[in-house]
Amino acid sequence: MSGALARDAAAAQRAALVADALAGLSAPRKTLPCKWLYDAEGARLFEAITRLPEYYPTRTEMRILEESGPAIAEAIGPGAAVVEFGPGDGLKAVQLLRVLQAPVAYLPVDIAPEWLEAAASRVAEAFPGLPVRPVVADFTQPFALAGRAEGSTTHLGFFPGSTIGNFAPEEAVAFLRRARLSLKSGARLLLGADLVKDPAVLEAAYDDAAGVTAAFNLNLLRRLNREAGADFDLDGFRHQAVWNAGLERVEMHLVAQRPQSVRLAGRTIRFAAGETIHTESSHKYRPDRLRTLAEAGGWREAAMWTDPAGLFSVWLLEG
Ligand code: AVI
Repeated sequence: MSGALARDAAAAQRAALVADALAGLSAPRKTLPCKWLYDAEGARLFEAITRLPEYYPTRTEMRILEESGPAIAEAIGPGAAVVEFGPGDGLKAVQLLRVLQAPVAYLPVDIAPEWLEAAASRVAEAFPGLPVRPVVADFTQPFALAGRAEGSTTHLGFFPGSTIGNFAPEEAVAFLRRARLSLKSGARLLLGADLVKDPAVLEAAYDDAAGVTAAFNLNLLRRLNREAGADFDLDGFRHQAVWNAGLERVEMHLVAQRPQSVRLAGRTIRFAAGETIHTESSHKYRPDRLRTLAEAGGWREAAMWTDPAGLFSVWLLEG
């Protein structure tokens, strides 16, 4: 990207952040979209979270991909072109490509070119002969894949990490529908989804002893101060992770420690003591609910794998 284009993209991003913050913080229940958690520092903190002892999803999913690898490869068959939505650091793609039979291409999809690069180069390094074609697109919107990768039998969508859990159920259905259209007919989707379990395990996973998740959550206020000209006092807020049993999701909040006013884009936002900003929901699924969600999104279950403790699930869906 040229310098001028990069500056335009950064300005557009800041404008969208300000608009979302003004809308979310003026609502009766204050909220901020979780996508804004991921600036460079947020992405670094999230990677640190994935290595925490309390945060079981990443290592459990990796273990399923490894231990059920032969069964997953058998179910998928040879010649798949893997299309990964939001590839992160590319580690899970490397694990999947390691077990698949003769994959023909890897197409990571993300809105941020700099993030795509990390995944693309990790995969290219691990599989030197494999065509790697990054696709710059916002997968929360409809997008087109150029043709079918040469030699591929079908596109295999890959959406690991239980990122689907960060969508509200209706957004998850909309994502599944769009993914089906983008991947084209005959496609399959390998989907990672975290499962409902003991609330104490869930709350610890989102409120670790070392305070990394707290730093990840509070970093959102630091970002608003830097990019949206806000004046949040970071000591005035505390991280909270709570299991919402009715909606079967872990919610992250930032709790105001005292009454306070914050300036943001020329407006004053008032907080009562104890009032919260809801910054993320992480939905956990029971297999039946996940099946229903997949069907509403136009997919049906071909297979499902889990770990011995039943913490996490990996689904193969067909369109
Ligand atoms: C990216 N996403 C699936 C993570 C999750 O578990 O919901 C984000 C996260 N938030 C706090 N810890 C991890």
